[in-house]
Amino acid sequence: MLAKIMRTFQSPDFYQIDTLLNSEEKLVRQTVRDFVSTEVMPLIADCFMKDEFPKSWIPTLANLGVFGATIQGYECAGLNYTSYGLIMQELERGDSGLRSFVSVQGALCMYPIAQFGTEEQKKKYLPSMAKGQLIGCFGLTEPDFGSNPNGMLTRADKDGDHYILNGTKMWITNGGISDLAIVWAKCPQEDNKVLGFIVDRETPGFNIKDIHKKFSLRASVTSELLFDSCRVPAKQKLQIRGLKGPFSCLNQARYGIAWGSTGAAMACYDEALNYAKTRIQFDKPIASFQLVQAKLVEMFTDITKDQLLSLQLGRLKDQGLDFPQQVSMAKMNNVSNALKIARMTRDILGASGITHEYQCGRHMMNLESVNTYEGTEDIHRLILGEFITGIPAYR
Ligand code: TGC
Ligand code: FAD
Repeated sequence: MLAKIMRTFQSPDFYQIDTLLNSEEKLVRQTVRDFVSTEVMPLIADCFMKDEFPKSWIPTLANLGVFGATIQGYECAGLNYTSYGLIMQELERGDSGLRSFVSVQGALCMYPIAQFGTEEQKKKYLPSMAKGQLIGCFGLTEPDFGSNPNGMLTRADKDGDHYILNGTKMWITNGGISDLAIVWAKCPQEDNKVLGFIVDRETPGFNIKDIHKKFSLRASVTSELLFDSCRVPAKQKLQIRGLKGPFSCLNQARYGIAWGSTGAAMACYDEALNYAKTRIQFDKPIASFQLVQAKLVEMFTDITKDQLLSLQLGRLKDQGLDFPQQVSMAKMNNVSNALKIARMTRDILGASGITHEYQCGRHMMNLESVNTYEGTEDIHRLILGEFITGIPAYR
């Protein structure tokens, strides 16, 4: 079984994107690719089947500098956004759950602390998070408010030098293995504006319940966060008011997903091509049939276009020229293509595609979640619809 999965991964690069990367970017990509090939691939199918995230990977990931990789200072790697994107691509080539773990730690937890935290908060949390000694989760979604977080019911009531949190956050990645949560809640005493808090796990009134029986992202912990009169010191509040706080974190994470999903697509395409060249039906490799070639060409073309979209977005981000709707397009397009490519691979592999002997079934199930979280495909379509028409069509 492992022999099939461990076969050296061939990365498609039809438009010679390597010529557009500098030596540091290529080194970062190779280092993470090697980690995924040697440490992740031999274990990931079992982790998925056992519904478990292997915490043993955390120290190695920290040594690779992937947590909060774009943050300057505070013992973070200070890489550019293209390198960060390549990290996400390589991690998700292994599994979307692994990329999720790193996305949440960096883009959704370290980023808001770096961007909106006090100096005291940055010093307290960022170096330990970069080393993987503290793990974070991000609580925005609620049982009744997913696509529309503005409706959130979680409240932060001001009480002297504390805020009292009450409410429930749902579908929270890393929840059960986290040491702290970035929690977004409305404050009735501050015009009902959304405020953000760093809530330490041991804070009384804060409880976490893991969600099981998932068919997707099984090698990732997903949890419910429960706040029952949870008293959080005011010094744990982030220096930002309004939904632009959590939404600016989403821009970061969605950017990483755009790259990451292409990693999963590349893994599937590699598997489909190899299988098609070696699987004999009607006395010929199935790769010799026109219908199979058409599928492979569609995958190959989509991957090439998705790589170019992500790279240009990364270059814009590195120059500070990007805007959120560009990120929406990349997230929407690349995840949708990756999901299609995973499904096509599953089809090309026939019955073999439904087993864990191959990767495509796992990627396909994972990508169903990736298409939903961080804004569903249709929410990004509406964000772009608003951008080009000027008319918001959410309500
Ligand atoms: P709207 O009125 O448009 O905006 C409210 C305020 O936010 C500002 N804003 C942004 N700021 C930065 N970046 C963005 N992308 C922003 N989008 C909006 C906006 O300027 C405004 O600021 P101000 O100063 O005027 O107050 O907000 P709305 O309530 O109408 O929302 C529109 C909509 C639908 C686009 C938004 O609600 C949305 O994006 N919904 C999707 C929700 C979502 O993506 N949730 C993700 C949860 S986290 C997650 O899934 C993690 S998965 C983790 C893993 O990888 O495992
Ligand atoms: P809903 O909002 O109920 O949407 C259901 C359907 O209705 C979708 O097809 C949607 O596109 C459609 N729809 C909704 N509104 C409109 C509209 N106006 N027009 C047209 N169609 C519409 N959240 C966090 O805060 N932190 C996390 O760490 C996190 N991790 C997650 C991990 C996993 C594995 C999953 C599955 C989810 C995670 N989420 C997390 C939650 C995720 O962000 C939400 O699931 C997502 O935002 C969608 O919300 P929902 O599931 O409530 O779907």
